[in-house]
Amino acid sequence: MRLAASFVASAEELSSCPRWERTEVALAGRSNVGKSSLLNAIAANGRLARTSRTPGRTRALNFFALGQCLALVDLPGFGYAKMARDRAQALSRLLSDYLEGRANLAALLLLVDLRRGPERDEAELVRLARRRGLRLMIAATKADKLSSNEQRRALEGFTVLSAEVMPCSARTGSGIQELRRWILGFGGPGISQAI
Ligand SMILES: Nc1nc2c(ncn2[C@@H]2O[C@H](COP(=O)(O)OP(=O)(O)OP(=O)(O)O)[C@@H](O)[C@H]2O)c(=O)[nH]1
Ligand SMILES: [Mg+2]
Repeated sequence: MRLAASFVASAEELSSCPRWERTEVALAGRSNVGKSSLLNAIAANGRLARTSRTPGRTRALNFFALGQCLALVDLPGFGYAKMARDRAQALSRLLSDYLEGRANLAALLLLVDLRRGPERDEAELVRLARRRGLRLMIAATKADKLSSNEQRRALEGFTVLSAEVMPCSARTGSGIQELRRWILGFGGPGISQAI
């Protein structure tokens, strides 16, 4: 399945986000966790969002229209130690402004490296999502790097979040179809015909 997804805008502050009626599903997570790669896998378009081996690649909110009434938002990663302090603070402010204040935002796809598991930052985002009443899904990324036994063990570390977890891999495509379905669930009736 290929989704009609297209890049619309990049925003460095909340006031420059698109003014539209679309329901937004945001991808958040630590720098280098695989947000841009997952977005491309979900849209089945390898060149939609820019990915990089260097952490800190995505430095703005990037909006992608999906079908008639949805949008995916690729968020800047947090926790990149080598970024200049004022730059990191500005990004962290942008991220929390968006997550706390964006009216279009309905759902958060929180990415956590399956090998690393959730830490304090992720637990905080889960709390924020619950406080705001956002729908939440945890994508446990880079599952291809673990055997299925290792995956099972690693997933035990995710239970602290008390949220639905989907192990996935942008590389092999595992879990992608499930995440796609979850996202399309926010598009209202008729979404599958519209895209
Ligand atoms: N093995 C494996 N590598 C992956 C996977 N997804 C992403 N990567 C790699 O992880 C690195 C970071 O991927 P990105 O998608 O750019 O990560 P990001 O979270 O958008 O990073 P920032 O924009 O810096 O926050 C790249 O080298 C990707 O090739 C995956 O499913 N499996
Ligand atoms: Mg990125």
